[in-house]
Amino acid sequence: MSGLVETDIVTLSRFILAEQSKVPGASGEFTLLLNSLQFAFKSIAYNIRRATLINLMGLAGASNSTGDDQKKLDVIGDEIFINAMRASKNVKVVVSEEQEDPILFSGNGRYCVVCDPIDGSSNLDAGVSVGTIFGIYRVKEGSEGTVDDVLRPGTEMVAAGYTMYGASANLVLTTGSGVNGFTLDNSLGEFILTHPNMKIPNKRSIYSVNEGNSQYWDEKTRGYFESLKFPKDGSKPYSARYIGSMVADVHRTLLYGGMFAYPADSKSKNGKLRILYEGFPMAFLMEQAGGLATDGKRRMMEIVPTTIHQRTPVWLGSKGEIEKAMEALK
Ligand code: AHM
Ligand code: MG
Repeated sequence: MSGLVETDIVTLSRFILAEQSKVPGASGEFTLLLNSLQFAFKSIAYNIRRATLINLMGLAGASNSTGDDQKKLDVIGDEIFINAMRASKNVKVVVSEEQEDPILFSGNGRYCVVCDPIDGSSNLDAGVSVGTIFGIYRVKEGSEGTVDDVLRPGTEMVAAGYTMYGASANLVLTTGSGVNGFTLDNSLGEFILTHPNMKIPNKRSIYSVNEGNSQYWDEKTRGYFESLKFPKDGSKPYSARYIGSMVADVHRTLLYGGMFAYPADSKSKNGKLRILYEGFPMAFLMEQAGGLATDGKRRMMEIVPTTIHQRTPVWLGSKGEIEKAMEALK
């Protein structure tokens, strides 16, 4: 620091280089992959920012692998992401929410990337924060790169995170040793380490859930949320916060504490969110920040997915809050 100007800034690239230099035998491929990912995030951030100006809002006229209407930006985000992964030469398998099948690349890549290129896109036209969620696996020893390389529990992910496109672009990343947050400096074109070693508060009286689904919930789920609003012990009721954009809801939960849930219900028996590229990355981050993530019954990270777009109920957040919820749901 010289006067008021920071002259020794930790950029994401510098941070990853420093982290990888501690890994014996690291080849530099992961660092290169992170560079390609960064480029995708910057590019998506740039396009979201100018979307209204260049007529990118609204529907593209197609639906994605799971039948949702695709937004123009969904299609663009997906293309940016896949092209960046192809160009990196370090990736063998890409799974995207927008693509029915996994995309397989030739070459000697050692990584698989699962992603939701623009999550929460139903919020886009209203200018609400959306985000890219991603998880990274290493290709299995001896594998040529197939779907089996990603049908693995979250515990086998080597890195995961999200970039939230809000007032600024915020990248939150774990490589399995804590959680670090970076903010995009648009002038420098660099993600700067602004939130080192993020920890989620152990408790906070905030719940985040789509309560419009209450009538489809089972009795225990309904009873649990009722108990937060009408506490029997005379304590203050919980506050409700729900944006409807997972990245933004999880980001707030990580910073302030509390609980985010998308429970199973009678119309979505397995919940709405996808385990591979929504559940696992957020669960990985939460655990690394000192929080918990479950599907309502078991630790999320240990579930073994059998299909790439598999859905899961989600309960994640502060350790104290999730333990309390799990006790009530038993
Ligand atoms: P998407 O992947 O089609 O954008 O859907 C996922 C989003 C999440 O960001 C958010 O948590 C959830 O859907 C909101 O769903 P709902 O509108 O049912 O509350
Ligand atoms: Mg999504």
